[in-house]
Amino acid sequence: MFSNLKPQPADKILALMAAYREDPRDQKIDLGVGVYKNAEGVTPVMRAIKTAEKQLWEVETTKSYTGLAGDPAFADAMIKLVLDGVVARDRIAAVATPGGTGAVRQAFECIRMANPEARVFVSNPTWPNHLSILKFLNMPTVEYRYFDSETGGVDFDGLMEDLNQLKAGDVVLLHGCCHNPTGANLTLDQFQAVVDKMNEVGAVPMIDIAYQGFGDGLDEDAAATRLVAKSCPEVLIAASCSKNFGIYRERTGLLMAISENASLTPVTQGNLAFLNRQNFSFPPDHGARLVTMILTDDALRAEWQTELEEVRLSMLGLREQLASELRRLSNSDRFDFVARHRGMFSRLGLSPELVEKVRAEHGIYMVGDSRINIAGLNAQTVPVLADAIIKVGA
Ligand code: PLP
Ligand code: TYF
Repeated sequence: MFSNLKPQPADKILALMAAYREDPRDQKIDLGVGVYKNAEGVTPVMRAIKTAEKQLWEVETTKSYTGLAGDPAFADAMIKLVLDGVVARDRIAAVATPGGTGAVRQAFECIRMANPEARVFVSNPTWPNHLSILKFLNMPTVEYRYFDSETGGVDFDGLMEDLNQLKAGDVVLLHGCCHNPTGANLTLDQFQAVVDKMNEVGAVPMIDIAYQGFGDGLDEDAAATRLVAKSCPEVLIAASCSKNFGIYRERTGLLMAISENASLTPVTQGNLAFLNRQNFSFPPDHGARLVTMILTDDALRAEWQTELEEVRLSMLGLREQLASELRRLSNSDRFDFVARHRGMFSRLGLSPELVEKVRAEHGIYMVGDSRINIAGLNAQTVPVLADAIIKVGA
């Protein structure tokens, strides 16, 4: 049986992590996988998570199964965090999932069950796992233009032109904030124009929001998702708690499906729970429980928001430092987009050859499409990166 299996393509981001680990150079810099690191290069357990874990140890009396949808209190808390009441709660079906990836996967499967003809429109580029999962599920996929490599911003005209191909029932996958891998984001006005186009043809938005709080702030980063949610009759939202709660390995996420009216919600909810049952039965609970405790306790929440804000501002500071260092060394403003980008990532616009040169000659690891993880830098390594970028001739 196993002799029938064919080798599968490796995850390029994870392969890069392994290559970095094997590099013997002392001065190497890892700007690969999207994990937050502080100035010491450490991915800490957030203070509020530590406190909540301590409290949980005291009060938790059972580890028996939750429901198929996970703990309803987790869904309520996350729906409030992401949507803040812009949609009536009785229109929202929701299930806890193993991470944001689990939510994305279940969202795609839900689309396929509801409408096997639906094509999923994805930005070019997008998070590679979107494409990989869609391909695995045999779902028709259409790429829309997104990134303008000249300006480092969004190619909005190209995007709107490509969305002219939309037909009723197609799905448009949008990043709620902090676009991965580019760092370039639509303005709220541009989101509104996309919403108008989707509503005109009867296309359904799906939002992947994995970095709420990493861009402009918790509410600011949810603004686009809230705009879409209140403007469209049906919406899918995949939310991840991995980054903003720093609980990557706990696998904590939520899938939300907004139905046109409340009478449809029980069947939608039943289908999401059914999908959980087919794939893994009960979702992981530990991370979800910590998130619920933090979001519903004033002191824990304040502690979490303070640290999240420190994380956000540290990345913004590094962006500004890198942009200004590149302005000085290149004697131009052509890298200023780094300061305009938001979230963990920026696509620098280097060719694969230059990315390889930066790695080979300077020990700096970025993803092949020239995506850097801003949090992989610190005040001392920003000038090293800027120098390497200019030295290789970018
Ligand atoms: N969606 C995007 C765009 C991401 O970058 C990530 C990555 O971390 C995820 C979803 C899902 O993350 P996780 O499954 O670790 O929650
Ligand atoms: O894009 C990233 O780096 C993050 C983390 O298969 C990640 O989203 C990377 C690869 C992967 C899952 C998560």
